[in-house]
Amino acid sequence: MDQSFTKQKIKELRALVSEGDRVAIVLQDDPDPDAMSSAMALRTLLGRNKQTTPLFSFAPVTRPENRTMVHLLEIEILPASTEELTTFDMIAMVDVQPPYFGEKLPRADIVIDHHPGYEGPNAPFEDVRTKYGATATIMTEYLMTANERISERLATALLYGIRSDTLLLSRHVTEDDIQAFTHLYPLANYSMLKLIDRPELPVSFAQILSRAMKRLVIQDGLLVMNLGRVERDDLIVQMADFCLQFEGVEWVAVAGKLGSNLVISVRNYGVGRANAGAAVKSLFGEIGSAGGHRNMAKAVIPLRKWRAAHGTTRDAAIEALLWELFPIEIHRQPESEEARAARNGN
Ligand SMILES: [Mn+2]
Repeated sequence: MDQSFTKQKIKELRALVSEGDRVAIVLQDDPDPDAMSSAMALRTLLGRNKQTTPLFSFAPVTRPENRTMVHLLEIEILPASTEELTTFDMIAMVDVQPPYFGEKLPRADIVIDHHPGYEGPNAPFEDVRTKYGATATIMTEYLMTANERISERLATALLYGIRSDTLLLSRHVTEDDIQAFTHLYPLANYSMLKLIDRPELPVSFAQILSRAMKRLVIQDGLLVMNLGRVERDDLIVQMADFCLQFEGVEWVAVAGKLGSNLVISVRNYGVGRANAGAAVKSLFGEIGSAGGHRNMAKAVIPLRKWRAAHGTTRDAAIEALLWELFPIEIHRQPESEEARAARNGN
């Protein structure tokens, strides 16, 4: 840990930001724990609060664990817009660099990150340490060097940030990451960390779960389930992950009504022709937003559009229709290289 370099950077940083400046901290889309905790640390380092230094992102947090972190640590992330960011005196970003945002970003003043592959500098203040496993490590070094008090909430966030970016200190980890981790360890709240790891389910979900489990059917490796109305988006996602664990299941499509939308979460094991993202795009791209990766994808369809396309939004009818649509789509998908090789015995 190079304290003299960090000391110099802190001086630079504090000289750049004037007392009355309104600072926006912009995070990558679907912010992760490293980004969120680093933003909290930057705010502390600058002696600011959420009124004078709000956090923004262009796309909200979606992963269940990350949403639990947001909820438990009361992290407020506002939806970003280029117009609104223009009204700020300073724009800072952590765990990401200006080229990521392209035209959407009006300006960049402060950049602290660990991602390689960007041509810099892109801002008057820049500290990019590509060897580090997490931006939260850089921020912990800043706080330690500045002798800032690290609250339990901040320590918990940073610890979780380092842990998740380095997969429990097993990937891209440096001596500095371990040093930061060790410093934060006694300051963090363990029951909170445990809760972030295992998101709580609302008790009312037990009823939905018991009804759904009774109807559980697997056909040709496919499991389709409509949960009906749910109170949270992540319940659909968690259910899809859970169902993928059953023996013989290769594809899962779990649907649920959330607000005025039908949300469909799709998972597969990525064998053969599987491409979850392509499947939801082809099935629902015209009546809703749909997309994702090979193994996980999601569609969000306004219920009124579903009704216009399929005549009804009754739960049983939705489930029946999904049972018709998915097998056709799965078999329609082009065969992958690996599957072809396996079939030909190469
Ligand atoms: Mn990171």
